[in-house]
Amino acid sequence: MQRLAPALRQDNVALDLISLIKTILAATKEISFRVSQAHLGDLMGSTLDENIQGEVQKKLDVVANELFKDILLESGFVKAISSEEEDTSVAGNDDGKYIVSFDPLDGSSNIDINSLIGTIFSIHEAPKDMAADDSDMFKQAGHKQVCAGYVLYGPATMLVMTTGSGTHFYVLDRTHGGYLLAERNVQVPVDTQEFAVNMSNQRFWQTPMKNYISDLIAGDTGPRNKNFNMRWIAAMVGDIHRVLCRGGIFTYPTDSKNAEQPYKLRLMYEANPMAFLLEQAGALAMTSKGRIMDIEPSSIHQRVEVIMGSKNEVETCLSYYK
Ligand code: FBP
Repeated sequence: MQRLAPALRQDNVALDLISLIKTILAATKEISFRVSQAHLGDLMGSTLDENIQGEVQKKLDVVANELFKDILLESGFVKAISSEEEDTSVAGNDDGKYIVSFDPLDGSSNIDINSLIGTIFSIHEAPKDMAADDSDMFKQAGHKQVCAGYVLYGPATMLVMTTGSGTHFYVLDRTHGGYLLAERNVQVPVDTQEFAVNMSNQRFWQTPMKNYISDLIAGDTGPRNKNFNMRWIAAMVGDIHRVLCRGGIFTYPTDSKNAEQPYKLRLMYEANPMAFLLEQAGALAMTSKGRIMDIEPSSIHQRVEVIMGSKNEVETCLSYYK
């Protein structure tokens, strides 16, 4: 199996971007180890602190964030970072060529039940004419990403990544401690009979989404004339990984549960990187109003509606909004 660096060189990835990617992956190996040992140390449960999203931080959230932040800022490759666990962006090396947005541990509610969690990252080029402490650097649309990926901490630790030349799967080989290429150019089936949504929010959805999901549940007794199965891992990394492996539609729709916050998932370090991976695998990543990677960001913790997955199924879902 091919090692990471030659696989990236095969995709003509710039050497300094390869160095940054290796730096990111060094942090994920450490996080993978800490996650696997968490029950043995005092790393389970929550801290007493809340992040800027108003979420109580898990101890592992904080550990993963500090690990990731320190390794990136020490590397010299990044001009600044922004994280789900940091209120604002954090300045790095003024001459750093890249900026990195990341969710150090996605699926935090799964930590205490030993279920799937992961790290999500998105890399953009750093504007030369802006200071390292200017967080406006991050206001770049998703289609300007030069690399995006996630590491899934499951039975195997898997890296799924794109640099714009297809989406590839890698597996962490614990014997030599490196990621090996497992599958190149993953393609998502255009049709599916599997959907993922938090059904408990159904009464708060907009009518088009209520109708779309009702028709899925009606199965072959309804207008879709085929049965659909439902899955919900409650960690975006896990649900999107399933879609990349065998197709499906994943949605976190607009809801009226909290009028101040109609969306759940974050654009910069959840929706955009997943959108880049999915589009590179022949799938779609949309809101009910358009392509996620065309959204011009207004803030680093901005939230968006998400409808992603198998091309034909996403188009069918969007037809309910017409
Ligand atoms: P964080 O855990 O990083 O805050 O991410 C949010 C998230 O856990 C997603 O991974 C997941 O898709 C969603 O929230 C689950 O939401 P819910 O709690 O409504 O099922």
